[in-house]
Amino acid sequence: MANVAVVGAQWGDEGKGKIVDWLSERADVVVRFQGGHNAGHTLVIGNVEYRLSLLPSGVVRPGKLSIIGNGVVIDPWAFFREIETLASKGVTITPDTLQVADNAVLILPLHGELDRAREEARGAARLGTTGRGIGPAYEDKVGRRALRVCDLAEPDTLARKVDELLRHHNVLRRGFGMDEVEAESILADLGRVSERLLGFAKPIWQTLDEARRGGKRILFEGAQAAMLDVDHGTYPYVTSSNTVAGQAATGCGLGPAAVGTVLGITKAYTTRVGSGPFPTELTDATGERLGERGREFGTVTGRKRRCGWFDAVMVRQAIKVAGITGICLTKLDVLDGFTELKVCIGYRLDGETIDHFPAGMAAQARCEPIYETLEGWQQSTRGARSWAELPATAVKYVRHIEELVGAPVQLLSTSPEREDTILMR
Ligand code: 2SA
Ligand code: MG
Repeated sequence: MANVAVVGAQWGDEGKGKIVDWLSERADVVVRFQGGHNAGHTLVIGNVEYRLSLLPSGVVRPGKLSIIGNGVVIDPWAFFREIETLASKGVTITPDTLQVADNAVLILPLHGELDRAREEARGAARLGTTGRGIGPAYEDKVGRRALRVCDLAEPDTLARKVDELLRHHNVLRRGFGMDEVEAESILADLGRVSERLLGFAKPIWQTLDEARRGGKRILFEGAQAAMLDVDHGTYPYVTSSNTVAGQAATGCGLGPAAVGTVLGITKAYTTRVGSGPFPTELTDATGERLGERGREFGTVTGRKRRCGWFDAVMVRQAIKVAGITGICLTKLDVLDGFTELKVCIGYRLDGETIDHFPAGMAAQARCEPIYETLEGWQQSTRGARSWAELPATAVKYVRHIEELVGAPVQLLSTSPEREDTILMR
């Protein structure tokens, strides 16, 4: 197996966790390369459910090395909370099984506070962030004032950097009517976690370079999705990192040639959490039905997801910008029992028909979906483990999607159970 990157091809929650887990069996190293604890991956192994948000999915599999890359923003407290939750389920995580990039950026409590204050100030125009401080932490990174994991090993550097950071943040905080933060309180908070976190810190680019030269198979685990990418997504209703496969290289210090094949995960319909354009959204009983059948609630925040028909135009665009070479279609069973299914094959914008999603915010909001209607199926596809177990109309739906989005369906996932996965080719 070549190295594989797994990325979302819609707005997240496509079921990446299960597929990453499925693929991790064949991998030696599992790497997260962007995002933070805003991600939410649910893994079901046997009858135990694991919910991960910051840690790579490889941590639940014995014998795998998991890596949190430099492209990730790390909340040390969330990091240890997750490690402890897993420990209570019998999963032991040590610096031998998990490495954290020493040059990764830290999320501090003030980032979450700023994220939530901004959202509140935006009112109805809010972006619908997870409130975890992701955006503000990335802002500090590109603003060159962020604290990084390695700073914890240098008390003088750390103190100086905290002062600089607070000169910036306290101005913002005053603007939002929040209390100023004292350097001592940040240093004290960090003091309680720094030694333990430093125990996991490594120049992970070196670990990965060695792994690569040693013929080890690397799995790059994406979080969020192409349409939430800060460049290619529905800006400003996006997350603050690049989520596409190009980031898999930058986010851990490997070159693009290391990435290999790119698997895009997509649901057989569409969901989105948070605000922003969603041309195929259904606010009627059909949308409710998709949400109920698909149990569409966020793993991290428990938010109800918006639901709609499959948007082939959006996924086709995601495939191009994210470098997706094959797709994995998930949750086909949610469509069981519908008489008719709709698929978006173009948009109507100001009287014209267009074949892509435009960049402008107002133009995006005006796009109306052009649908094609397909016949549904009444049989259950849940838990199917071979192509032959699927009704002919379901096969037709999958084949049609493949044609519309311009990439082969390589995997079909028919339930959250890892074994319920059909390898197509
Ligand atoms: P943020 O917090 O700055 O990254 O939010 C910006 C936008 O990105 C969206 N976003 C997500 N969308 C889907 N799933 C995400 N993760 C959790 C999950 C979500 C949850 O996988 O279940 O539990 O609610 C995720 N993370 C960020 C977010 O909705 C904003 O639109
Ligand atoms: Mg999720």
